[in-house]
Amino acid sequence: MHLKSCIASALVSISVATAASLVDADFQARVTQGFRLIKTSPADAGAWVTDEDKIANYTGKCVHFVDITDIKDPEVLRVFNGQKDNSRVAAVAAITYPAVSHQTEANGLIAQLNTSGPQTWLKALSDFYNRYYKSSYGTQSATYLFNTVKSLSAPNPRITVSQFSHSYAQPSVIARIPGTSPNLIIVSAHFDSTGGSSTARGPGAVDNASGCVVIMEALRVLANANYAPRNTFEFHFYSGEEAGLLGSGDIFRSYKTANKPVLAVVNTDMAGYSPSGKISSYNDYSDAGLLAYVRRIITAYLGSYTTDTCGYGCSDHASAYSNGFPAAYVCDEPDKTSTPYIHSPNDAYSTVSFSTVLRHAKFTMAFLVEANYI
Ligand SMILES: *[C@@H]1O[C@H](CO)[C@@H](O)[C@H](O)[C@H]1NC(C)=O
Ligand SMILES: *[C@@H]1O[C@H](CO)[C@@H](O)[C@H](O)[C@H]1NC(C)=O
Ligand SMILES: CC(=O)N[C@H]1CO[C@H](CO)[C@@H](O)[C@@H]1O
Repeated sequence: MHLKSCIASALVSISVATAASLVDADFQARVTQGFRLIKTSPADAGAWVTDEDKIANYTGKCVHFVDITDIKDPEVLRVFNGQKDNSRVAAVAAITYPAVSHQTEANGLIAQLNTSGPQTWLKALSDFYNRYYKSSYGTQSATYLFNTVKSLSAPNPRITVSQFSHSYAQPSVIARIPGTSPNLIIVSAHFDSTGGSSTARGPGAVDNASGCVVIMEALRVLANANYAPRNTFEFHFYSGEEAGLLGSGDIFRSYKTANKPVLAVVNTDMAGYSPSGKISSYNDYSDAGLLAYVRRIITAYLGSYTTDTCGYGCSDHASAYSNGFPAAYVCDEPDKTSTPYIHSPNDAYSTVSFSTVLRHAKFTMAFLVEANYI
């Protein structure tokens, strides 16, 4: 998304129309040669590209894509081909999202949110030369994030913080507040960034360090309050998003295999630039029931919201959605008015609005407290 902000998005020709039909041995040979199979739309059969091409010709030009190299699950592929995965519909439809009714409890926690931690963390994250998923800076930023999330969780020793390893060096990070029920409520953001090539400076302040510091601040306050939820809360910080939703793809594949009981996934990606002063709640790759619930919560706690569509492979909620989990996505603006700086060296700390970060932290807290009673 955010086409306006990018170098006029060149139409990328699809080089390999039959990509998806390669026999296994040929498929594996391409992977061994360093190519990845990506799709830019439901109709696109897929194209084999190098990592550098992914970033320079696609991410850097705001052409959205999903890296499907490692996706073997036919149901997930069906969703990325634009078809319904009927196996998911019934399970998701069985979840009832209630009325908003826990304001007193949530407001007590919301009052403890502030922007001092977010400013420190966002500065540190954007000071890495970039957080490209295959660079040494990308790995260092993952270590910084892991250690910081551990230290802000420390007041509550029941919180566990772990790294989730992938086939590339940059691990994702998952913090978990165990509930009395295994049912999962997940809030998420990605922390990798790109400046438009693997070696470019990529501060990625709004895109998307801002989403990370939003959920970190909610976690800090819940840890300090020794909050003991009924549902289990997880805070996901994904790596490799810019490379085609890699981190979230691996994690939700493993959650599907383990048959984890996920009641809601709300992804926040970009939460630091908002001329409208309103949270935006996007329509696509989202589940109707959860989306309506998210909008009820925004309305009750923060007033009106804006809406838009994100497009194909726009962010990590698509990984949750395609694996059959109820997903929704919030960010700071509709596409047209969003930050003009993403995917470039200008996506800098100085452009971040911390009142916007705080608004999203309030939403995240309100969502978690309300969703504790789903
Ligand atoms: C990427 O862009 C470069 C320069 O425009 C071009 O030479 C190359 O073929 C492109 N690669 C793909 C896979 O489109
Ligand atoms: C704001 O958050 C910081 C931690 O990031 C905490 O030390 C400080 O006490 C908080 N300030 C207020 C006024 O709550
Ligand atoms: C660098 C990058 O692309 N990150 C993602 C940040 O969030 C937006 C959605 O808000 C995605 O479109 C981007 O891909």
